Amino acid sequence: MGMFCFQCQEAAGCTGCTIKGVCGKTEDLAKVQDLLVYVVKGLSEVGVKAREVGVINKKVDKFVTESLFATITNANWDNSVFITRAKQGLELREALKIEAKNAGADLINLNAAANWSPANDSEMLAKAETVGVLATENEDVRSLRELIIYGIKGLSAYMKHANQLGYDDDAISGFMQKAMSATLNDNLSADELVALTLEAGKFGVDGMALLDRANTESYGNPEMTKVNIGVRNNPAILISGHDLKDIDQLLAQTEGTGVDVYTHSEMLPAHYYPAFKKYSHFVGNYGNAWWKQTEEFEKFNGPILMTTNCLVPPKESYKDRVYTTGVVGHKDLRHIEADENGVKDFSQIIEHAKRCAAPTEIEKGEIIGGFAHNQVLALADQVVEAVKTGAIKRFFVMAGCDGRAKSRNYYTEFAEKLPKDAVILTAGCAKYKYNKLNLGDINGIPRVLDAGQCNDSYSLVVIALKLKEVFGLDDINELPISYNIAWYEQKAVIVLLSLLHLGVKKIHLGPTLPAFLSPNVAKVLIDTFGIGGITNVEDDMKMFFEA
Ligand code: SF4
Ligand code: SF3
Repeated sequence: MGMFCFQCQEAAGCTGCTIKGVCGKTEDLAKVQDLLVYVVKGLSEVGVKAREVGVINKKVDKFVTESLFATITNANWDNSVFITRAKQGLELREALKIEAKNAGADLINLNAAANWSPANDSEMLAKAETVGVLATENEDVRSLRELIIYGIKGLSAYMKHANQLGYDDDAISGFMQKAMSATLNDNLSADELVALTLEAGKFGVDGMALLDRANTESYGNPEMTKVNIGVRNNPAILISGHDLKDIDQLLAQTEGTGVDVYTHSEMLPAHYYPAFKKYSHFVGNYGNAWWKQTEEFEKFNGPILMTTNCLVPPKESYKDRVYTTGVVGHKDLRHIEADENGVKDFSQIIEHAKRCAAPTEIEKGEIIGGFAHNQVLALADQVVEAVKTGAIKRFFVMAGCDGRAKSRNYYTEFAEKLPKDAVILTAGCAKYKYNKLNLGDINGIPRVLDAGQCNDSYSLVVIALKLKEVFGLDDINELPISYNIAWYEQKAVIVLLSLLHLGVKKIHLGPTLPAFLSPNVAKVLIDTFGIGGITNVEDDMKMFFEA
């Protein structure tokens, strides 16, 4: 039997990858990832029972969060990591059962996933063949279960970043396990699964708010910032992914070594934080979104540190220069672990950089960003005035992900063709489709307001809620805001569910609708929330302005 995966926007033929992932995922890797998700479901069921009797095991919570994060698209390519984790999950599950039983938990009638114990590795691998997405036969139930699981995977990523900075929320961990466990329950109706999907959106908002608090209390509020996109003549390290704690440690350890630091893709917003601006060796952003890494890592010349997704399987030409940390991994790359206090020693990357040439310049100039909620609210008077006078007629939320599909050029064209009185609100790596276009400003307000990483979509929500309050509106949908969102991986799924939970209607998703939405589930989303896809720039522009 082959593999089956349809969790990202690149799913082959808009249906699912069955022989090899378009992302590069092999059949073996797909199966061990399926296995780990299955183990997490069983562990989560025991976790729910344990919570019912007041037992909260933080090791279990951390394990669930990190394991799901590791299965996100383009996060971890190392089969052995998933096998080791599956074994750890089974051990944790049995230990938790004892703890829960001692506290009076009723562990009778658990699902098979919570009781299954393989005798050896081959039994484990045999199980992997039978527990993938297609194990759920009913197409609509499968669709809703996977929609929930992908949302929880996205949320797990944001929770991991918050946890790194010492922030946690027991209610979110509890919900993540409740939701994973619910995907084992054959008695739940479609309506109950839809309700759970929307509840995931509520916890998505809470998770992004928690991470926002973790980031801003640790590193200050993002500020309007001009980021250099050219290079200097020193050897350098390129850091990518989403983990701010990693860049914090890297900047501190590289200070005074003669080695510069540049950001790539989703790490660009690190430049907006006051805590990182103080470093004179924090030079700028190199390159574009994740999918350009195969070409840009080659030209960078120095070592690269991947802190999270998106890691593309590395090319021979530069793979000896790529390091991974956290949940990201690949068998051919060196991995840096944290010590028991969360401290990471990056000295081997720094020494590596010293042996390398300075980066090859690929562009010059600067980009502007840092428009998270605090900065935009500081400009609120100006923004409100511009809306009242008609200088700004409409906002377009174009947050989300970038990707290699040619059809995504739609977003560049859309940004270029927007009327000059429209402002783009963005977050996530989707911005690389238009953040170097020089779209100008409206009375000093740039026409592309970049809030930061994909999780900073939370900021866009805060801004929208503030505008609703200022204009005295009852409904967020009465604002002159349209949503034309690009998605790729599972973090975008939790952002979408969060927006739905907040009552945002008529969100357009592209470049294609998720393959994991069955026709009936898609219909529910269309009928209830007015969700739609995209067509071509001209027709969509008309549709948005007539809506
Ligand atoms: Fe295919 Fe996306 Fe799954 Fe990769 S993550 S195998 S591209 S659906
Ligand atoms: Fe990009 Fe992977 Fe989604 Fe954080 S780095 S947004 S795709």
